[in-house]
Amino acid sequence: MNYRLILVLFLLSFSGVLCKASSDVTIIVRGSATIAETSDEFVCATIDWWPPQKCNYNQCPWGQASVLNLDLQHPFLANAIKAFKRLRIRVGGSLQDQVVYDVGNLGYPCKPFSKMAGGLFGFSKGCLSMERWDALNALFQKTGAIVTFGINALRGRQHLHSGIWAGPWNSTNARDFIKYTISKGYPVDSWEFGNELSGRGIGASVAAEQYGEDVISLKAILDDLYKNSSSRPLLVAPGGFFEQQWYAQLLDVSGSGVVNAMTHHIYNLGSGNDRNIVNKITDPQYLSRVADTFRTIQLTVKRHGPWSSAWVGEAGGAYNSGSRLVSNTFLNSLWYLDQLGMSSKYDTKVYCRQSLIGGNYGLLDTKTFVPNPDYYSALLWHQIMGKGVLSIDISGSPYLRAYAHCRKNKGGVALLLINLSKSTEFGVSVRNDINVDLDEVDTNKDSSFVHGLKRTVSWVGRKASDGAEKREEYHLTAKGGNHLSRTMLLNGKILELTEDGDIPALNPVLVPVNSPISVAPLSIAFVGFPKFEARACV
Ligand SMILES: *[C@@H]1O[C@H](CO)[C@@H](O)[C@H](O)[C@H]1NC(C)=O
Ligand SMILES: *[C@@H]1O[C@H](CO)[C@@H](O)[C@H](O)[C@H]1NC(C)=O
Ligand SMILES: CC(=O)N[C@H]1CO[C@H](CO)[C@@H](O)[C@@H]1O
Repeated sequence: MNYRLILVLFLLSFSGVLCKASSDVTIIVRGSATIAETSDEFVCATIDWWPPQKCNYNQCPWGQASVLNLDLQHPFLANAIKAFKRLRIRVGGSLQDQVVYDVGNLGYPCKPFSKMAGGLFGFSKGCLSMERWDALNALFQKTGAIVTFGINALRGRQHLHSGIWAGPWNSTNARDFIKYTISKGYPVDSWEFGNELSGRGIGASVAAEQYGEDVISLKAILDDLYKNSSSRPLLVAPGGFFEQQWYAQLLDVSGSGVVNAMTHHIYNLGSGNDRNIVNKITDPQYLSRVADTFRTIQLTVKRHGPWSSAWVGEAGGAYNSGSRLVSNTFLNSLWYLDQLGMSSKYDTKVYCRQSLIGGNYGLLDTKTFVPNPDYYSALLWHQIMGKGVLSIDISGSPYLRAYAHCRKNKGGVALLLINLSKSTEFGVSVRNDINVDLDEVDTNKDSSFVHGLKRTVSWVGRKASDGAEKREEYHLTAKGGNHLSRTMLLNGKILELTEDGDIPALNPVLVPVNSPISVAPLSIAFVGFPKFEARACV
């Protein structure tokens, strides 16, 4: 049977009447085919190199959260990573292009970063010892992390003037480091080349043509060093801000099969001390602006490098270490989950949150290692939203954001609903029509869509529901109704570590599938429809 499946949600404001078109929001989910697919490790978080002396706005929020000094033995850290089963961790950040690896006759002592006037970002070079690299890998292996490691792409180049760097990359130190990594059997999933050197660059920039030559060299090094290995790591680049011409040129110059993923960074909420961040996060038009970036990079990859794909390699919301008042609060989850939804619609395969720990935007608190609200939001997404992205049609209030995916590993459909509205609560009733064929709707006047709906109002699949069918709901709200609270509730219960320091189980409430859903003001709901028959999701 070749039917199409459509899930229809009517979203009503409380005062609204069912048929009053002005107050209704309707969502139609098309379950017949996916429009995009994420990777298995879509949710990703970063560990950065910033030392304790990194300060913004008279605050130094990095503490001991650097690759070089993070407490790798902290039980909360391991538990938080393990809870994902496979969390992708991207090691990288601004100082990555000043890192030297203490392997193969460095010729000088291996020291961490220190403040240095005139240094890139105000810091000296810093050194990663192999003891530290061993310890990091012990954590990664113990917790099942999938590692993306960003290597220094400035090595050997000359600073010409005003941030422009030229000359070929010197690969010697990186090659020795990768060789050491292989000799130890550390399974790095992907090697990323450089950080924010693309386009106009942030601290430094390199021309796309030169960069293209250099990723070809790196590819040759990987092919050589991994030739006896059963696995091949991915090569990803350039880890910068998306500029269409530069990205296209990198793909053109490097050529087929060289760059496996084009990484780019998102900081669309502005600077960490921006007073307007709360308004930006609750403004649907503002949130949607960055969709252009996702759309254009998807198109660029399709046209210039169909062998590649787009990843968000780093996204912190607000730049310069995040916002002290917002980035670690419930409100930030509205931005964060909306980003996960929006980016996956445009076929983004991986989305790395800046940061796992460190700065104001850590998923974990930098001092206590206790999860912030976004940690739980990330974990819920990871547990509920599958790889397949379904298209939806939505009409009505722009303050309701909605995303649909296949339900993770279980069949059925999962929705993410975000109400950006501060005041109005929605009633949501769910309708499902399994037998409406979209092509028919377009071409055949007899089987009108509305007619189809009326016929099958109480069905959840091909079989009529006896009323016992359940859906799963996960409602996320802020403690005490304070959206700037650092405590989040799941279905009315505070999310906090167990007495043993473990991540709590994230359980849904089960609700009869045909009853109305309500999404409280400024809140988030994941809704799973286990029995929902979507052809794309079996
Ligand atoms: C690259 O750097 C190494 C030291 O790490 C040096 O011995 C070598 O001469 C350099 N290669 C080039 C081409 O400059
Ligand atoms: C691969 O294996 C061959 C034969 O055992 C060996 O000679 C070569 O050095 C190895 N290459 C690397 C990069 O380890
Ligand atoms: C303030 C605001 O716009 N709130 C919205 C929350 O969602 C409902 C349903 O669309 C809207 O009617 C409200 O306007």
